[in-house]
Amino acid sequence: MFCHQCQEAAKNTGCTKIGICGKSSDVSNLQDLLIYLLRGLSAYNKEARALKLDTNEVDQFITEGLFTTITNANFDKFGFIKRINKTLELRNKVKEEVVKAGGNITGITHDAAHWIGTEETFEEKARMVGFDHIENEDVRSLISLAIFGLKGLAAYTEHAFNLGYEEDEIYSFMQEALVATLDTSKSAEELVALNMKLGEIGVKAMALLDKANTTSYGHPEITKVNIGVRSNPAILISGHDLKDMEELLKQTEGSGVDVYTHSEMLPANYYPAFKKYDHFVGNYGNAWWKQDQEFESFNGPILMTTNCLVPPKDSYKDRVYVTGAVGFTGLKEIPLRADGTKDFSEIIQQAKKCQAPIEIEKGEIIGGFAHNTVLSLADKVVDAVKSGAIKQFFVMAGCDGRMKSRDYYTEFAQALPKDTVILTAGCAKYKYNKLSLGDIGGIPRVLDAGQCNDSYSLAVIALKLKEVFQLNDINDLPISYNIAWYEQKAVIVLLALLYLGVKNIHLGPTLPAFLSPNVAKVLVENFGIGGITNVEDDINMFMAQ
Ligand code: SF4
Ligand code: SF3
Repeated sequence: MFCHQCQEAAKNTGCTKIGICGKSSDVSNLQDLLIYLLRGLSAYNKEARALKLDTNEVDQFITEGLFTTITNANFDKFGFIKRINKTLELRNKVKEEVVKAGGNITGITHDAAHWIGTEETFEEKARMVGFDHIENEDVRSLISLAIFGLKGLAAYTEHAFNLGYEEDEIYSFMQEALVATLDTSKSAEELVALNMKLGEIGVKAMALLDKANTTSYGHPEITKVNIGVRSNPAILISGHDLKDMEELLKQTEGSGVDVYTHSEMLPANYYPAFKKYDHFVGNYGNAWWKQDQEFESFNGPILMTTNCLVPPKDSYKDRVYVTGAVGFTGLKEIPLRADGTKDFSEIIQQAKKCQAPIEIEKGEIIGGFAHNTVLSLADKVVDAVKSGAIKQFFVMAGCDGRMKSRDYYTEFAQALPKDTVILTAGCAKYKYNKLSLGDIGGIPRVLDAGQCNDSYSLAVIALKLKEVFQLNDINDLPISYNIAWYEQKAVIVLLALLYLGVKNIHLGPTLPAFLSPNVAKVLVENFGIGGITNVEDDINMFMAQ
């Protein structure tokens, strides 16, 4: 195996024996083979699209396939074998349809579009198609950046699709980019351009998901979220999928079973449509990486709707259910009913037999500062900036993780001058959302927009402020970017911000292992990307910007 897609890549180079995330070498290899073959499938689907054939099934299949390979989403070897077989089957089907419709496939010559194998040969082939086989390190770096960004793009696209929102332009670009990354003779300039275009499509996907979420469930509102517990048995729901959230709330209503969110599902508490459920109690615990303790003390069953799943301990394994792109051998999957909706009856029955959660915290946290809320407070915010009450904003969006070095973000938030405000989104917030950082004239000093995809909200806010202050450049705003990353959704968020012209983003706790020295240099020279050092020096550096 060779995997270098997340912030925890071994020695900041790549995992080669087993993932720090717990991913086994065979699963990692099968993921590489799946990505390879999805690129071959994309080549034919591109032709099918050009011929105006119905590509929807394959569009969704490719999207979900990419999503399953995101860090901490799916560890199920047998699931990947099935998915690879299905890719080969679909590749054949699309190819035949294209030929039947008079399409020309003579230009599709890459091995990814022709290789045929069986389960016995998958692993051997997989070892030949990983990133470590791209010889030129800059090409490898830029192709990695694109593939990882595409995985993040796929995740957001799938959530929007689950709510009935799709855009052909997103699927079309996703597949074009997958095909383009098969060509390792592309120049660095071409690959940089591909990544920039990916950023543009990333903005579109986040905007689409924002539309899907807010049209379906209303605009997030300022909300005080309970972090304590009640005495009823309960289900804990984690991940990012709001459609699953809705279905679970509906099906648990009146059952005597409460519902709590964990990690990235916390922002579900901010949506008006979910507030009407009395049995939706609040949020339990913290970011994904603390699940090995928090799932234990929760006592009831847990529903994982997306990443981030940590390989479960035996002590609570029989209480963890997976759905969507998530997989882990031996965990129960949520079945579908005949009408395609999810059937949560088994998890609800199990919950009824469990003890109520053990209280690990008490109190409330505040959130719901997505674009609609912040823009409704725009006058207040603008006045605070003009009067000097707010000197600077810090976008501290992104991911949390288990590395000790991430304590930096807690210390950074604590050490920021009192006339600064943190704008956050993603699970990075858990590093500082329970500190009492106070407010500035009623504006909390930590404004949580929501999930990592709601970084889109932060961009909308920045663009609006640019307009209000009549600036030509988004970088002239008093906003600094100190972003924590972990997995590939953060990669698409980063590419989206670069596309929007945001400069001087600092990324931590370490720079991605997949950036070669030359690619890192391009990012530094063109976009002012930097790493982090220590809290004091970084605050001085940001405040002087
Ligand atoms: Fe290693 Fe991260 Fe890949 Fe897991 S996802 S194998 S931790 S680089
Ligand atoms: Fe968190 Fe995985 Fe990235 Fe959605 S849940 S931000 S790490």
